[in-house]
Amino acid sequence: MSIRVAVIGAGVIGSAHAVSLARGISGSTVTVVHDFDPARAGALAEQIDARRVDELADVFTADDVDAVLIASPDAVHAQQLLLGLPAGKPILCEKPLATTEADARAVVDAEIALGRRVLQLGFMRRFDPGYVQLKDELTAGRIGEPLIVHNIHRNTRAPYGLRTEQTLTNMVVHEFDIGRWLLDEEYASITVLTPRPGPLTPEGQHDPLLVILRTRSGVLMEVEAFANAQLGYEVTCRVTGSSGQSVMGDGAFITRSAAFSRGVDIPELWFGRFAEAYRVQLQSWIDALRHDTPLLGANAWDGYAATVVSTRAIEAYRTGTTVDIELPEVPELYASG
Ligand code: ISE
Repeated sequence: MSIRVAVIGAGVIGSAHAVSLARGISGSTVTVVHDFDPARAGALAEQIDARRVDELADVFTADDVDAVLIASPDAVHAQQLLLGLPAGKPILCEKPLATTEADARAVVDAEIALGRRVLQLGFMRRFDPGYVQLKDELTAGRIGEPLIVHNIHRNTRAPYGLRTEQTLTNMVVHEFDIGRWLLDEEYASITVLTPRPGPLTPEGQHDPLLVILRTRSGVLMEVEAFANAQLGYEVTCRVTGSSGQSVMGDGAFITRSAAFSRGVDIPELWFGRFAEAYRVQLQSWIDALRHDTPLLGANAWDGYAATVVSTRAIEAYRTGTTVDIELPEVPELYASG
C-alpha cells in the first residue's frame, strides 16, 4: 500500500519534500499540491504527476489523500493545522509548530480534542545520523553526566530575510528542541546576549546572538546563532560531560589536502548538511503510517514546548534579562513516548 500525500507549500522546502516523497521515499506518492500561489502549486504538481487543489480546506478532506505534509511559511502553520486537524489525517508539519504560545497551545488542544496523536513536527535533526550518535553517547553515559552543551548554528545569509526575533523562532528553535531531546529534560531559564554589530549586520538587527539556557537539573546550554555568517552553513554540537567530551562535527565526509592546505567544503544551505536527516525523517513517517506503528519524530507537545522557549527567548532578548521558563503539566495524550 502506498501512502497518498498532499503537500501544502510549494516553496523550496515543500518542493524538496514533494519530489522526495514522489521519487525517493519508498511507499509514498504525492497526489495533491496546494500553495497560496496557484501557479507555483501547478508547476510542482505537473513535475510530479499530482493534481493542484486551490481550496486549502479541500486538501485535508480529499478522497485521494491519506496524509498531509505542511511546508508553508512559519506564521501560517498553526492556522493551517487548526483547519486540518479535525479531518483526523496524519500531518507532518515543518517546524516551528507556531510563532506564538497561544497558537501552539490551540493546536495541542485541537489534537487533544481529536483524541489521538496524528501530528509530527519537522524537527528533522532528531533523525540526523550525527545527532542520533550524540544522543547515544549521552544515553550510554560514555562521557559521564552532561554538564555543558555548546552549539553553533550559522547560515550564510539570513534565510527568508530573517529578522532578529525570527532568528530565535526559525533558527534557534532547532536547538531548543534538540537540547530537550538530547538531555531529556526541560529548560528553567534563558538569556540572550548580543555582541556589537559587525560591518555586515543589517541596520537595526542583532546578529549573531548568544543564547544561554539552564535546564531544570542545572545543565548549561549555549547557542551561537549567526544568521549572516557569510562563511557558509554550519551546525555543530559539543557536549562537555563529567568525565569526557562528545563532539558532533559538521557532517562532512571528505577532508581534502591540496595546495598546501587541509580542510572540508562548507555547504551554502542547510540541505547540504541535513539531506540525510530529511530523507530519514520522511521514510520514518511513511513507514509508521504504512505499518500503523507509532510516529517516531517530535510530537505536538514537543512543538509547543519549543514555541514556549522561543517566546521566552524573545522576551529575554528584548528586555536584556534572564527569563524563567515554565511549562504546564504534560497532557495525558503526550504523557508516554
Ligand atoms: C531553516 O528554516 C531551517 O529549518 C534549517 O534547518 C535551519 O538550520 C535554518 O537555520 C533555518 O533558517
